[in-house]
Amino acid sequence: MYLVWLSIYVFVTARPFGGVTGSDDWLPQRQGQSRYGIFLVGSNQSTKHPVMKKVIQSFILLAAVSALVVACVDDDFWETFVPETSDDPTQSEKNTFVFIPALVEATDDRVAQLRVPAGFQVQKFAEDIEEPRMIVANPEGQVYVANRKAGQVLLLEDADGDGRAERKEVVAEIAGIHDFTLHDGMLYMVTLKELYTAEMNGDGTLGTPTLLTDQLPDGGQHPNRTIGMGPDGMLYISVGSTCNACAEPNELHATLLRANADGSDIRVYAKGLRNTIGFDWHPVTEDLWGMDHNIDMLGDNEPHEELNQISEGAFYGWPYIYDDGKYNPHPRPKDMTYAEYREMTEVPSLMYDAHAAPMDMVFYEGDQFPADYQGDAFVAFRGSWNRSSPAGYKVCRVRFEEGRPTAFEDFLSGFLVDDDRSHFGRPVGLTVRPDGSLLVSDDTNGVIYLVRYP
Ligand SMILES: [Ca+2]
Ligand SMILES: [Ca+2]
Repeated sequence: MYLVWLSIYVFVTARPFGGVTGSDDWLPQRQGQSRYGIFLVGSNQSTKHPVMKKVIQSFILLAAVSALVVACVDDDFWETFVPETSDDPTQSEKNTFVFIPALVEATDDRVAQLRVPAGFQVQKFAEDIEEPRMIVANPEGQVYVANRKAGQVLLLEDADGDGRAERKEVVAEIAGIHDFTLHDGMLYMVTLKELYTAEMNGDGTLGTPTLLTDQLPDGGQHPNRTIGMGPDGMLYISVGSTCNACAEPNELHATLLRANADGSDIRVYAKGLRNTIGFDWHPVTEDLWGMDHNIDMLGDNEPHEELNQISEGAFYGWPYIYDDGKYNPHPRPKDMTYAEYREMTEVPSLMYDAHAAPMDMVFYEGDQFPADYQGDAFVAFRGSWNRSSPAGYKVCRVRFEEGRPTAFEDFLSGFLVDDDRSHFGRPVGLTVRPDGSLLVSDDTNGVIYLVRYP
């Protein structure tokens, strides 16, 4: 910004406008001192021609104003300027912060101040679970919880309908259990490297789990596998990157994989996805949408979390391209230029607050919430650690119009307390029960919340 203002200042104080230089040499003597080329046009000779001078003046004014407009649109534009190839050095300064709100208890008073839209109610459905991650409700309304720390699949049931699960029992013991999906009466379960399936009995208990594969890729920084059964009857498996930003040697990392329902024939479906934990299919269009969890250490406001429409064979930019086409200064691509990577990148359809940490994502197809929730989605944002003031720590509604996302809005918030210095919950898993109510897991205080209407 400073250089843009400086260039305009130099221009308007120069001789044609009664400026200070007193000669035809109104362009700065040291050409090339601007990093961005504003002073590089024209020459001292050509400015002696009055018509040519006017042309150059107009061009410079236009360039300066254009640059100002660009800079106003995005203050980080200049800071993220990175040379295309390694012929020029890259220098980019980023200020980055770590701020993790303190954990406090989920007391009744704190739960009572959670915020939901008018007409909705929120309460605890279950608590005292070590680390509830992803959750899924079966057609009977029984709820499976991946209690990862304990290596347990928990079954919760609210048979008397008071909104509290009076039944809580361990129905399987699987180390590292993280997510589920349902298909043909079977519960699919995923850990870091293994995929299991088990029959669901009428009372919610499970048959003996069968191992389908133990060949999923390693974890590294993102050991949070999630699965979903597509409308095509194929199994989709999210595999995050092993690092914050790096060239992955294993092509199965930073992808969404697709496999047969029996776990065979695992292939890359989409790539360049850093960590798309939450994904789901739009109930009408059957398009696949996912929330990508973006890079750390690029400052408070970059990069944004991304809502992508995920298509077979597509590339989503990580680790070189983020947001709507910005260059990540590190790592630098070796095989192609940034521009070539940007050209092949599918940019997000919608972006959300940097570092808000999207986790689960589900489309709403229930019939309990008001009709305009149909075909909208919910996203759980676990909350930031890599920005000076916290973002996330809430569940958002994503409005969809004619199959396309239009806006994020708060749906369940208020987990941040004490002027954002503390929190009492970090949303992770989401599931819609057969009655249309929404469950939200919190993996810090071990609570499952129920949101219902009215
Ligand atoms: Ca109950
Ligand atoms: Ca991307």
